Amino acid sequence: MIRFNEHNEIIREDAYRAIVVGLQWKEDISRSMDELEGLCEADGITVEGRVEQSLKRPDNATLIGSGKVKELAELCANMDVDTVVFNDELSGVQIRNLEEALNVRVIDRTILILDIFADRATSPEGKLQVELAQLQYRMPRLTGFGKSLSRLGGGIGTRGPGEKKLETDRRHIAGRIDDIKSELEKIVKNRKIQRAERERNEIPVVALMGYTNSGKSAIMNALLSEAAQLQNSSDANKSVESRDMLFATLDAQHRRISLGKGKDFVLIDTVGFVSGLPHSLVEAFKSTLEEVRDADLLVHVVDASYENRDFQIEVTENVIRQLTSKGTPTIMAYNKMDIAEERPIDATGNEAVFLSAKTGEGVGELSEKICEVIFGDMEEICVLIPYDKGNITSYLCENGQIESMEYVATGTRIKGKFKTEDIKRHAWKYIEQS
Ligand SMILES: Nc1nc2c(ncn2[C@@H]2O[C@H](COP(=O)(O)OP(=O)(O)OP(=O)(O)O)[C@@H](O)[C@H]2O)c(=O)[nH]1
Ligand SMILES: [Mg+2]
Repeated sequence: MIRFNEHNEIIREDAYRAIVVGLQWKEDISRSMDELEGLCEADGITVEGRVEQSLKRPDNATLIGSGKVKELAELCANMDVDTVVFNDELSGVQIRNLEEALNVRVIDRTILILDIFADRATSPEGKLQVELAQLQYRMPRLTGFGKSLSRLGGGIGTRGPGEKKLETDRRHIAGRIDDIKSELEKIVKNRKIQRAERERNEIPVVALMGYTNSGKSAIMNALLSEAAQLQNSSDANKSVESRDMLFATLDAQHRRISLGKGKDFVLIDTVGFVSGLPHSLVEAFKSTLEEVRDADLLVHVVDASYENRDFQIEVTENVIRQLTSKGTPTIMAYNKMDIAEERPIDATGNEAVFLSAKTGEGVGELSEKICEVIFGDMEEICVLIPYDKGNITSYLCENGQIESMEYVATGTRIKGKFKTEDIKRHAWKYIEQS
């Protein structure tokens, strides 16, 4: 659970007991309330109760109605909870009013998600991104934060020193935001250099995307072990962490997968999504997910065993739309078929594969589909091009995936993957038998 010390650094405290509260005013909130409980659990908060209220529109001062606030205050006292978690994002004023009325710590879904991310971030970039998202969330709410997030305590909103302090705080945070942004820019620049390198080598990039806990990391591991079997190697140390918890993966993980015959690609395992993912977080993670934007193929992983998977597909597609501008080819990977009650009907219009990362069933089909999309009709050959045919050598270098090049007495020996059409047109005469 999150708190800030006087230097605006995050400090954590353990063991909270909470009531979750949801306002029913637009679409049905039962699923997102279940998810909110899951998020609490992921953050180490014990959920003791759930309260929902239907209102035509949220109350500006307290989100829920004043009668409900009174009821909730009694409930908090009787159940001896120390935290109330709201499903909707609260304004600074709402947080302050609710904390006063309920006499407990009040947080919302956004701060909860940010807190889980803060806990899970391990890379310097991940940590900076989460801090940026937290500060951006906090900035407009400085006046509101009471028990949970402000160090101003009773001084909030009162004239005099409190206000001065607030101004200092604001300046301090704004300064930190600028610092983080420029640090992130440096990291991004660095990564761009690495990416340019990869692009030069023309290794296609495939990104796993999907709802949190759908099995992206498990699929990455299944593809890695399939590749290891094909290559007769034991690449177990390349595997990534796959766990039954929300946001197990935070920092994007890259692995090179070799399926033989020059069919190499880079697979990226990314952070999972959840409904109501804070906008500031999506923004902050855009640079990490930049590679997703430029990926050659997206594999959208869906938990086929979850009955409300369509909702999760929609949430994921929304985030993908925010991240990618062009229509990157997508394969739908319906995972966990070993525990799914039925075979889902795909309504996205993309290619679909049904598999189980756990049993391995369908993993081969997924890797075949991936290859079909990214390699199309490419073939691996070895050619020996005479030195007077330099134009063919340069054409192949520009249009193929070169694995090795060697200068021998009679010409340039090139091993690589080329489009069947290119081979037919330019290189068939020079193919060497392997
Ligand atoms: N039964 C079954 N369980 C699976 C399968 N694939 C993954 N799981 C389980 O689902 C849970 C989540 O798997 P992960 O691979 O961590 O999911 P993820 O999409 O990477 O999740 P985040 O990184 O948290 O977003 C783990 O407990 C896996 O063991 C599957 O095919 N069948
Ligand atoms: Mg994962």
